[in-house]
Amino acid sequence: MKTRIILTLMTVLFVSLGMQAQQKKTKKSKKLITVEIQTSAVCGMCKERLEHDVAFAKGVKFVELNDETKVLTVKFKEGKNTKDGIKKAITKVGYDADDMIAEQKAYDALPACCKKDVAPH
Ligand SMILES: [Cu+2]
Repeated sequence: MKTRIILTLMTVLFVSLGMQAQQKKTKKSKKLITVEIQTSAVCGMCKERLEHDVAFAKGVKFVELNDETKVLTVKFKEGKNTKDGIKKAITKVGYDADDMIAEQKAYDALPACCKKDVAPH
């Protein structure tokens, strides 16, 4: 009888320990990394385009372009992407990302008002 109680208690203990470990694991994999990247965005259309397109990059959960500074804030899941990966995604939309230069083909496809060498209006 005593053995049974001890066994039951041990089972409960192990199950709850296992659940705790699992919860920790889920929490860890949900960790978001925040990066801020200077872009060559010009206008509101750039903002929409960047926020929309970069949102599809791997692991990305949040994208917001600062209207004043044109700095793009991106939050992505740890392990799913890297800052360089996000920068690359930005250059593929046609914009510079920090020291990375916009992909020429994507840049050429931008409307004239969204090109970095055109004065803001
Ligand atoms: Cu624009």
